[in-house]
Amino acid sequence: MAEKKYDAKDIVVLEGLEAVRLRPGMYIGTTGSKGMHHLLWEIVDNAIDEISNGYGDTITITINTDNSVTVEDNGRGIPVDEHPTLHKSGVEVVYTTLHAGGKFNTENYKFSGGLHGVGASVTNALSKWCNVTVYKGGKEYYIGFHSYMDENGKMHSGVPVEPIKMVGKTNKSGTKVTFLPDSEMFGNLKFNFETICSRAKELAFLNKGLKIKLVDLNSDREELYHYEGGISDFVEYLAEGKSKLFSTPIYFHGEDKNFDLEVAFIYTDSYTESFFSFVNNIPTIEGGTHETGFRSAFTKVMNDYARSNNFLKDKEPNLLGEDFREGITCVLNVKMNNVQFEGQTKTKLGNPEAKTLVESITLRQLSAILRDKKSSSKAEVIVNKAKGAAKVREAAKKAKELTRAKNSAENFNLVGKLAASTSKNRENAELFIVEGDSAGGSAKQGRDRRFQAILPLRGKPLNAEKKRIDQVLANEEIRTIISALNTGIGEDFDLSSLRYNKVIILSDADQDGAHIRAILLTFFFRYMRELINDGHVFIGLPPLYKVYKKEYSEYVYSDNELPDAIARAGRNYNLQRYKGLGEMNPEQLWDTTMDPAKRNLIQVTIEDAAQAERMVTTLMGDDIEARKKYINEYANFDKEDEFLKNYKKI
Ligand code: 28F
Repeated sequence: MAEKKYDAKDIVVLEGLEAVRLRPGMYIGTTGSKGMHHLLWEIVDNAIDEISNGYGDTITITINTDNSVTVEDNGRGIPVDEHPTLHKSGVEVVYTTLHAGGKFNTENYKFSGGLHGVGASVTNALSKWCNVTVYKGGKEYYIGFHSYMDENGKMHSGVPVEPIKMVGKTNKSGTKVTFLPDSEMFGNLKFNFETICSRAKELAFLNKGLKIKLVDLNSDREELYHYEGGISDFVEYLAEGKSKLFSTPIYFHGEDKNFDLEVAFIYTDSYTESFFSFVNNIPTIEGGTHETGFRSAFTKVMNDYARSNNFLKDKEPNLLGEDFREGITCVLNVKMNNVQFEGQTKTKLGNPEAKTLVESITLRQLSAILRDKKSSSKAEVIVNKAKGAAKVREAAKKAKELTRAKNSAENFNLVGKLAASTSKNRENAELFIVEGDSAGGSAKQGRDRRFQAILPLRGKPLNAEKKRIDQVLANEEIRTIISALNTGIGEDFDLSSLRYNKVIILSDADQDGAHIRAILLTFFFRYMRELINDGHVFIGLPPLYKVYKKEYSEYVYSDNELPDAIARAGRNYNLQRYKGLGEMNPEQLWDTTMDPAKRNLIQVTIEDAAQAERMVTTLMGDDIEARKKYINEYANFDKEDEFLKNYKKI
């Protein structure tokens, strides 16, 4: 059962920090790499809160060689004087009290990203040691915390070594924190420079003007992220590699009591919608009330514009929201208090007031922009794009009706390549989408035909990013998948008609395989998102090696496991490297990859699919130069498949 995360409303009881060690999952999600990085983001969140309230402009993050991390800002410095009721310095309160943020928020800060997080005390609780230096009023202060087990075996977490003390003079102002994640909690996990870079970059986009400097002392790498254009720069970055329909994004912002909204968007010649929303710097992947409010206001403002400027005749119906959103790349950034996150991954905004506030701000600001003559060429581009989308939508609807009307013979043709399963029971039915005809052949012979169906894919199925919905429907590979699953797509998607409980993508463990997988995930992400959300999409994990001797053989699924497997085999072993699924005979494929009792599957999450989508978008947009650049920078074809490398098997 998934453990519940704390909400802001739960800030009442002040548990000791030991509670954090007993149930780390409740505070940081996992004790894996993501959880360890979470310790860092808690500290960074506090620095960002300080800076976004107008104090300081720079955060420096340094990965030290002992796997400790240092975060420093040039804000006011955490208060060092004694807290009136708790009789500890402000710093000690912040670092030893769970949810300390909640007690102070409204007075000192307009909004706090830390409201969603659980605060610096959690980082302290899960660190071996944590040192805080405050530069304030011409003086430098220091306090150290540590976690240890006493003689009686009792754990003490994040306790001060001594009270805070003044250690010298300074002309600096700000806060500096260094902590070492406790290896008792996180094993020998290491901080990852790239992971930190990509989140830091996102934070720099979301907080205009903020400078984030990153230093990795293990590799001497450095990065600086700083965007004076904020989310407008973000939108341009996201649209990189696509052909833009006008040169600079449309941007507006507005506020209300305890509510800030900013929106930036641009259009590209893509046929799909790329929408990224954030609340208090947290990506709201599942959307929510703020997105709903924006969509409804956006559609209304655009239709009003189209009508009053004679782009729509009196007798013509309004354009739909989806028409106006075709080809949009949009970032929506909300800062607010008392957020309620809902949904499967707690990434959906639930606050009803967010809908009305975003709606009214958007109505006001966007109509003002469109009234300005300077925007008229952009507005015209958007309306024309939407009219094109509406035309295609009408045509696709007719085409679909035609397809439905035709007899099922054609449908039968479509699934001709599918080797169906014999049992009609959906509960344990599985569909394997297999890369290549030869692997498909082996899978057909090796499978348990009672519940496993095989669909071989020839070459790469089309890139779902580039095509309009009607073209997607026309692609044979995709049509075969759609008919096999039986759910319909897009607005028509109906999960209850799904024929297979597990949809398993089986592609080679190389870059081509990764590419095919990314395209399929992008297709599911865009047209069958519920299939992923409801947990039906999986990646099958083929072995990379077989280590064997006369009487002994073992399959190995990752490079990491190879040395141990060789050790187990002992001397005079043979090593076979599988370059692709096609090299396995039917029995081997069944044994290693298809047999439910032995195989390794990775369940695809919506984040995985979103990431795949981003890769496909960047790799396969229209801008050839950007594509080349991307391939040169990121796609090293000798490298082992990154997706598989980063995932735990289930
Ligand atoms: C490297 C991490 O944590 N920076 C922070 C401040 C500044 C204030 C503050 C923080 C008020 C009493 C709770 C200063 N002066 N960087 C950071 N900078 N927290 S955290 O206040 C915290 C609350 O304790 C601050 C006046 N008001 C607030």
